[in-house]
Amino acid sequence: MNRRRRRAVTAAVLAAVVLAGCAPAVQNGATVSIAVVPAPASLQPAEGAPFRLESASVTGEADAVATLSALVAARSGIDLAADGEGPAIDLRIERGGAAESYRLTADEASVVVTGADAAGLFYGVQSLGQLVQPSGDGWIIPAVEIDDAPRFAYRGVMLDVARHFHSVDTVKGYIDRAAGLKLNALHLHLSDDQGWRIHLASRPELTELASSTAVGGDEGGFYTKDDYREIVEHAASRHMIVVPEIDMPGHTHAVGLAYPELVEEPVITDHIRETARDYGGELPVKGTPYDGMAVGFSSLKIHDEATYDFVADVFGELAGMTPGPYLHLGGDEALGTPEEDFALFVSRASTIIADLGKTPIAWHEAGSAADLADSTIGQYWGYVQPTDGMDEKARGFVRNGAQLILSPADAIYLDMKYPTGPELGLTWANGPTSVQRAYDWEPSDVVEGIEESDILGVEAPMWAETIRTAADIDTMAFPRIAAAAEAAWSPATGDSDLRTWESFRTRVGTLGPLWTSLGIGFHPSGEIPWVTE
Ligand code: TNX
Repeated sequence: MNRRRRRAVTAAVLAAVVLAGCAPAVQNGATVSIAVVPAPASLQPAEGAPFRLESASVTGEADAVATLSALVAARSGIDLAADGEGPAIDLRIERGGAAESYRLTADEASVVVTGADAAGLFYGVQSLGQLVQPSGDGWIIPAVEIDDAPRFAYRGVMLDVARHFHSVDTVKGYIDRAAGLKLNALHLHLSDDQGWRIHLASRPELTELASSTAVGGDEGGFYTKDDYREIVEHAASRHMIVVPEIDMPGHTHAVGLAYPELVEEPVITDHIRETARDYGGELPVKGTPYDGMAVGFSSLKIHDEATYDFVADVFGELAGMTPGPYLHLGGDEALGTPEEDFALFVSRASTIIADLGKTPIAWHEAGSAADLADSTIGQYWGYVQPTDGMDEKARGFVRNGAQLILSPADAIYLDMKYPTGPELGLTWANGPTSVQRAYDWEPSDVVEGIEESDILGVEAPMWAETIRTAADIDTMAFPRIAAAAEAAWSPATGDSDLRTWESFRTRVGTLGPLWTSLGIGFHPSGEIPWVTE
């Protein structure tokens, strides 16, 4: 290659790096980084000098002002609320754009964020918080123009509070963290073999008799109705809905502690024996708390009407406590339930939920059942590769006229071990799972034969067999949760220069100091070039 050509190539590569990583750019002699996660629909560095935060003033919607002030104070120590005399930040709502969309412009003179609604403004403020950075002896926001809107309406995280119970404060902290990445649904896995975690007035025995234990003999717990309300309200203040899941007809050993007449004897297979051998714990015994990690041995009684009275009581009460549109009925790994009985059960349970005026969600296994309530959303937890027939079950929901939530286990199961780092986590889903694997997949390529419009969204589950504390949640979620958020929010891979692993790892690396300032104990994965200040 001759020298001129080499120089041209080098320039092109450099331009690509700046574009791809959005870092660094030079504005008025200062080096700035322009990195937002999840990648916005459109982001253009602007001409001119950056906006200086010292003595800036902020006006506009009170909630957004409070959110931004907290972010700026955490990151920089600057108190925006102290009525600055200098250039102005304005945060406002201008109706008319797409739901949850916003526009952000920053230059030397001003920063303006306009949301199409309160959620859009909140997301614009989150992007702005990510752009705050040190420069020389002060703090700046680089000159930039962002136009942004989500790809998918449903952008979720799931937290398993059944295998290990997690306090209201921990859940609220996870809501804050997820909302900061523009996620808008918190799915709470409220019951499993190891415990029942929500008090219901119609069935008080569930928490009286089935909530005190957890995996490994650890302490259990449950949410009172006030606790649940507090979680729902906190989520709403961060523009998130709560999706409660009561897992049925399997994963119901704990139900049998309160209502032995509703459950079958545990089905002990070789798989259950192997799990007990490999991970410890006793074999399940009906009527005795179970603290092991095996799945697929318990079942509700399918041919007893008392079971459906129970289902109606539980979902009826939850429907009244849950303002969001969804109730999740579980339906996964019901290996202790004969196939035809399973189909009958999920059909009846989904109909009970639909009759309550709510939209049922079920794990993908239920997609092979005839007579599911029409509106039932499917949640796919198979792999990106291979899909192994699980995609066919998922297509059942689409054939039924409903949509899918994608939670590919080999990519965005946040409870999978990292290749290096914390000892926490499981490996069954083709783990360990690197940050790159969490990132490198495209939602429209997972389940063949469906349209973009068949995808309601993306959700990253955190199962809690090995996850005991808020710090455990942080280290397993961060940074991989950001990869899930990008799959859920950002343009499809191929539709944006920012939607590459190289760009993502650079952008995520710039968030390290912000996350630290917010108290997020992320895993400092060696795959990411972390910025330190
Ligand atoms: C599978 S994937 C489960 C859970 C476990 C998890 C552990 C799915 C719908 N169910 O019961 O907790 O694996 O990673």
